[in-house]
Amino acid sequence: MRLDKPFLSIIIPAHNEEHRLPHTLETLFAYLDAQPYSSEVWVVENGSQDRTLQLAQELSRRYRRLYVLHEEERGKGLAVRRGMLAARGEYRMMCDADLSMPPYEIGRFLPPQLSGVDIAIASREAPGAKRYHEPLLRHWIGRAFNLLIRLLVLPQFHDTQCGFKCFTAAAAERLFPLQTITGWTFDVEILYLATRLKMRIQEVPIQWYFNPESKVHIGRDSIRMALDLLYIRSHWRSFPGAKKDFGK
Ligand SMILES: Nc1nc2c(ncn2[C@@H]2O[C@H](COP(=O)(O)OP(=O)(O)O)[C@@H](O)[C@H]2O)c(=O)[nH]1
Ligand SMILES: [Mg+2]
Repeated sequence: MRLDKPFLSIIIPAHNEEHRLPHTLETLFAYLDAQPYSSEVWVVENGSQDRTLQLAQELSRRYRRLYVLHEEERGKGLAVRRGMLAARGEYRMMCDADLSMPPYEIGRFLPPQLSGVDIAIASREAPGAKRYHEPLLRHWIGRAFNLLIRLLVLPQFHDTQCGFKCFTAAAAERLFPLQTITGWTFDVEILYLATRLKMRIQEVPIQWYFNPESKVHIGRDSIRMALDLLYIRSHWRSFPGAKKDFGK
């Protein structure tokens, strides 16, 4: 068992990522090694048909601070929850395996650059943010989904779906045990629970580079995601611990 607590844990959910993972880890460790704080990286793989798990395990022999977890069932939300609760860092940041946000942005989610918040979420919409190379159709589908999220669940956020979010250890340990959605919409549920718990959440504008190898299936996943929003809206009172946590 490990007893040390690093300053930062990075959690990478990985599903069929054998092509993108090696370069991502190389870039990420090059950045982290140059920082004054201690860090660790968790790759959480589930449901892959390729060699992602074996590759991550091989890479963990090269990178001393890389840890690998595996789940059978699919779901990005499932993987992030597992990593957030296994990690030991004072700050715990989820990062997509395509590293569509350059690692030099990571400092903007952490003290000394940002303090006094429980959750910092990367935003492609906040003033100062910039998207590169995103196809128009994909952009507008994303914006339509955000509109739905704002109408149904979270009126205050302009981008809840970017794959980079940083939690304090206390926020992560409070929120992730309450999470029930294991798929793409888990971010919305986590942010919804966080707002009900009156946590301080800040959108951080980032530079974001579109990566064409997306694992979202627009048709099938959009319907599931819209249904998840209705579920979050109508069922939050029955979340495990809701009575105790929300006093209702
Ligand atoms: N562990 C795990 N990761 C997943 C799953 N589905 C997607 N991901 C990861 O979620 C991240 C975002 O996926 P990506 O295809 O880049 O989605 P997009 O950028 O939203 O189009 C990547 O790190 C994926 O590997 C899953 O079922 N399990
Ligand atoms: Mg991506």
